[in-house]
This record gives sequence, C-alpha cells and structure tokens, in this order.
Amino acid sequence: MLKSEVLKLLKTSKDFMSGQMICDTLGVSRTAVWKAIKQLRSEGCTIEAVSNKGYCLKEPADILSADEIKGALEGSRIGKELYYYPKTDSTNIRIKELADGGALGGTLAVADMQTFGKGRRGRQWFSPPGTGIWMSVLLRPRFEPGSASMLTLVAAMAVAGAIKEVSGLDALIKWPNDIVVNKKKVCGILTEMSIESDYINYIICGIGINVNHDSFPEDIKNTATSLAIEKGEKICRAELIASVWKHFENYYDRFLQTEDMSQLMDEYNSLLVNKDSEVRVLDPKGEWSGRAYGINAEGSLLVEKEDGSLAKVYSGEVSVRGIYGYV
Ligand code: BT5
Repeated sequence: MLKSEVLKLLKTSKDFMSGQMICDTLGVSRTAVWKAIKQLRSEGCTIEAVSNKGYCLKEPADILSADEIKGALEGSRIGKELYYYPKTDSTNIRIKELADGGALGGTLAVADMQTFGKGRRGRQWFSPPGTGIWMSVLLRPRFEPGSASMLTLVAAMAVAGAIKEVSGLDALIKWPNDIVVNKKKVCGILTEMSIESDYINYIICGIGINVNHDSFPEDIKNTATSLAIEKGEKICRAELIASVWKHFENYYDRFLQTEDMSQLMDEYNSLLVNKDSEVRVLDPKGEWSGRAYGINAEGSLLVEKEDGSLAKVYSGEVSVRGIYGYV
C-alpha cells in the first residue's frame, strides 16, 4: 500500500523529505503522495509539512497512562490492582505501604518518574520522567524466606524475554539483578522482603528499565544505556510493561512448582552474559576473581577460584563485574 511505503520512507529519513523526492522514489504522482499523507494523519501520525522543505514524521510522545497500561495488561493476573503515579518517591515504597495496608498479591505500582528511585545497598536509581519503566509488584508467596532472592533471577528472565519480544534486541542477564544490552545496563531489579518470625509476609519486586532515554548523567553514562539508544527508535512502554508481566507469570509458575531454579536454570544460564568468563566478585567482605560457570538450582553463581575450587556466590549483597569493565 502506498501509505505504508510513504510511512517507511519518512521513518528512515528522520528529517524533512521533499514531496518530489517521495514521488521520484516511489514512482507515483504528487496527488497520490498527498492522499497517502492525509490518510496517515487521519490514522494518528503527526506529519509536519513545511513549504520548500517537505514532510517530516514526528515521533509520537510516549505518554504513559493508567488506562493504557490497564488495556495492555488485560487478561494478566498481575496488575489487576493497578496504581499509576505520574510522579512518586519510589514504587517499592508505594507497594510497601499498600502491602502494609493489606493489598493483594499481584498489585502493581507503575510510575512515570521517581524522585527517590532505589538501588541495592542504599544506592540511587536514576528515574527521570517520560522515558523509563519504574514499577513494582507485590507478591505474597508461601515458600521459605530463603527462596526469595531467586525472584530477582525470575524477574530478570522475564525482562530479558520481554525486551527481546518487544524490541528484538538481544538482552542478556548480568547475575543477579542487571539486564544488559550490548554490554551496558538497561535494567536493574530490587527485590525486598518483609518477614514475620520465620515466614514471608510479602515480597516487593521492583524493576527499572531504561526505555526511551537519549542520554544519561555523567556518573553512569559509560555503563548505562536505553533500549531506544540501542535500537535507534522509541519503544512503547505500555506494551513492554505487559510483556514483562506475561513472561514473569510463566517463569514464576514454573519456579513455584519446585520453589527453586531447577526448571529454569538451563535457560537462565543461556542468558548469562558472564558465562564462562573471568569475573570479579564484589563481596562487601572482600573482592576476589574467578571464572563464572552459571547458577545452580538455588540461584547461586558458581565461580571457579584461582586455586581451582568452586565457590557458590549468593545474591543479595554481591555484585559481579567483568575483569576489564562493567561486563
Ligand atoms: C539496581 O541496583 O540495579 C536496582 C534498581 C531497581 C530500580 C527499580 S525502579 C522501580 C523500583 N523502585 C525503586 O525505587 N527501585 C526499583 P544496583 O545493582 O545497586 O545498581 C545501582 C547502580 O546502578 C547505581 O549505583 C548506578 O551506578 C547505576 N544506575 C543508577 N541508575 C541507573 C539507570 N537508570 N540505568 C543504569 N544504571 C543505573
């Protein structure tokens, strides 16, 4: 169809393209081009027309709204209770408050912007407006507290799957809580838990994804990236949110069958960016280096030490870096 040909041309040109150029490239008349532009506009495309310059396609602003997220999540168990915040301190804090007030498992909080986005160990998470996905889910599982840290791994698999589905980018996991594209971080996960004597009261799984950012602050610009930077085009956030939870439900159900990673570890290990490579284990009790093999059924990373012994690295406080940089 002519209109999709015209749209394709305008998408690739990124700047103004003269009417004549479009006619010549597609071998059609000016009137036909004008009709196609009119049609595209009536379907919601914003096409600017400037005399002597031609036509230019404006990127649609990716505005998140509760309605759009609800629509995308239709049929999903997670997000039946949805709280959307144009601006909040941290979606993990919002879910904690909702959980303490008795909210049901599956409750989802999504923000367009966080003023106090949290990383692990008191670190900050950069969460500007209009660009990212900042969201947290409330879970009320019945398994042992010791299994909770594995949820970070389950969520990481879900995010990697969703990024692949929606953007086509090859997303890999840097154990335990980072998702990387082209060796840079596009997502971080923060799992927090409330324990009552020896059982889990609730778990909060917070996910931050850099989607449509075009730049990052000085301190993280060498290690952080966004899907839009890597893909060269913007991604619809609502669609990605829905895809994350669709993948999560699937992996989480399989995790619950055994309450460990035994059914998921082969797939997890195939996504591991550090598999079979030299890593530096940043243990708060002391750093050391070795070769990463992959996770075991308990979700620990198996790392061969320089003396040949195999160490199990537990998640939570520990990070792993590449020997020469972030990955
Ligand atoms: C994480 O911590 O990666 C967990 C991030 C979790 C964020 C989500 S957003 C929704 C929910 N609500 C919250 O308040 N948090 C969760 P960690 O492994 O500690 O990494 C933090 C480090 O990543 C920082 O110290 C920076 O170096 C870097 N960083 C900060 N913001 C970033 C960003 N947007 N993209 C990439 N790297 C970032």
